[in-house]
Amino acid sequence: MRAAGTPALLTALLTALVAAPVHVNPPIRRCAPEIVVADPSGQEYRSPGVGSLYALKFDEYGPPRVRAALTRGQVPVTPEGPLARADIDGDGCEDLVVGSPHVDAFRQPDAPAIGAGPGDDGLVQILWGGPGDSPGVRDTTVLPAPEAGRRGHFGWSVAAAKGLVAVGAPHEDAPGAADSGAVYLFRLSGREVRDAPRRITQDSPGVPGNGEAGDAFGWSLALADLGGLTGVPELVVGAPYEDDDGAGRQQDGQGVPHAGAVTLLADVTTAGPTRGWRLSGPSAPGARYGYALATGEGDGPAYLAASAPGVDAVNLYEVTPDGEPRPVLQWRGTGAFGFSLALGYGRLAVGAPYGGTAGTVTALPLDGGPATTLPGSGAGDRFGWAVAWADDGWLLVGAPDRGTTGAVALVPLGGGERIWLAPGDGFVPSPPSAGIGPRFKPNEQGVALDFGASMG
Ligand SMILES: [Ca+2]
Ligand SMILES: [Ca+2]
Ligand SMILES: [Ca+2]
Repeated sequence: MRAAGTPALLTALLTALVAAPVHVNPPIRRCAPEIVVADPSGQEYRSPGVGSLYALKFDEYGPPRVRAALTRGQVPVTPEGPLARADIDGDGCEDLVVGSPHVDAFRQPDAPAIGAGPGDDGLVQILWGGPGDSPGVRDTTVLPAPEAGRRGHFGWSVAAAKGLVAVGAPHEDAPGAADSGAVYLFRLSGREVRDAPRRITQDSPGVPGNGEAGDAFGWSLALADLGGLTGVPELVVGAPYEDDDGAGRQQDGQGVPHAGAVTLLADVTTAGPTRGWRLSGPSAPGARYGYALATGEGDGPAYLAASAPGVDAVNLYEVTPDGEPRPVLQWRGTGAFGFSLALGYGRLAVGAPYGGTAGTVTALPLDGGPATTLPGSGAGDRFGWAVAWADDGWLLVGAPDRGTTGAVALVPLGGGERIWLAPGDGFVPSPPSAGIGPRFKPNEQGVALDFGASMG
């Protein structure tokens, strides 16, 4: 584990405080990129299979004119959404958490750095935000899978809050329960990991349900202060391959296969017994409830959304001050409705990448008002595979099968023209050659394949 950059940051802050006169409108601190887009299948020249991560910045005025940069080439990711952002160290700058579930961490024999190679243990990186145009490039903390050899795809999902990082390992085995899954909760002080992570499964005390073969507990995650103690986050965990079998431990061949389940654990860092709720979705075969999750904190009630894309349903819950989730709305759609979710600006964005010929996204007001449907525009684009809200009410929609590279649409929710972004479009760079510096020949460029498969 490594924590770096604090002295430089402090120096920069102190210099700014001493040198700058007092402004009514201080300049914006560019702590972190506004958008991060991942291409899990991106290939660097001579280094295939590592994935690519792109940082995109909005200009300050008018419609977004995105300045794109490839900040890190060697960050593998999967399409399920292993990106999270929060100010983890509390320095006022957002930090980025990136899961790489198909990579094993290893210590270089003659260097302090942690390397990585193909594997199924997984690793997670925290890219620390800071002032400057390329945050997180130099200051990184690596969280390797806590136990090597478990092949649990640690980093399949990630979530973050101040002083806290949660990591899902949905294919981790327990005795007699292969792929039952687990979640690891890391506590941090500043940029230092405080202690060994807490391992949470459906067999942990206070967690509802039982760890059974194939549940995939930890497939999706959210961390947000939804209720209970103020300032202490709740942990939400999806287990979309859970079989609905009523109470008790599942017997082979019983129950509704892959109905899925969502677990909410209140005030997850407090001492004492865990308070947990199990949220059941539509009890139908293959509903896969908990495939995607979204949370929203605000001045009013806190919201939790969970999807069952196998039956095209999304449930919305309000969380009471006690921390108990209360269902308020259910929406239905078509085309794997709920494959992706994002909460923001009083709306829930719901991706349905198999809706119509191109895929669709629906923006649903949380007060139950009329929906806005945004159809994709190219057959087979998988528009809506990933969704995210950006500044000023712009919605980002990933279409990873658009063209040869995949693309992301910036959609103005108030109406207006979409802006498409794709690697190599003259604006977003192509993935570079691995390890031969910034100057490379055109035939040494990497390949973009699924740009937009996940965003944060
Ligand atoms: Ca920070
Ligand atoms: Ca279970
Ligand atoms: Ca709380």
